[in-house]
Amino acid sequence: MTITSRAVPALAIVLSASLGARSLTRGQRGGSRIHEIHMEMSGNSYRFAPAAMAVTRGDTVLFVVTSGEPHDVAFDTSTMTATMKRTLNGKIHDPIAPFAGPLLVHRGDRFVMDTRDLPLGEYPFYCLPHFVLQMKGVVTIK
Ligand SMILES: [Cu+2]
Repeated sequence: MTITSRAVPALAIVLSASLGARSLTRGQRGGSRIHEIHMEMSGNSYRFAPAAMAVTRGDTVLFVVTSGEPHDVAFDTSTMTATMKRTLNGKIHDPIAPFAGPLLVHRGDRFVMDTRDLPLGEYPFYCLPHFVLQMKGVVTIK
C-alpha cells in the first residue's frame, strides 16, 4: 500500500494556516445532529454507506461496523489545509497510523468524528484493511 502526500511549499502552509484560523474565529456555531455511516461488506465489495455525506459543522458522524470487519477510518489528508490536518489530528484517539483511527474488529464498534471546530471543507477517508478494495468515502462539512 502506498499513501502519497503532496509536498507543499512552506509559504502555502503558512497561508492556509492563517486562512483556516480566521474562519475558525468567526465563531460560527454548527449543528448538533448525529449521522451514521455504516462500514459494511455487500456481496464482494466493502463500502462506507453512504460513501458521501454533507454535515453541518458541529454535527457528529458515527462510523459503525455492520459487517465485513475489521475496518477503520483513515483520513486522506492530501487535499487538506494545515489547519484542517492539525485540528483533525487532535480528534483521533488511539491512532494506528497518522490520521488513522483504531482498528474496529467487532460489529457495533464505532469511530466518532466530532466536527466541532473543524474547518469547512472535504474530509476524504478510506479503510486501511480494505484500501486496495476501494473502500472509501468523504464527509463534507458545510
Ligand atoms: Cu474496511
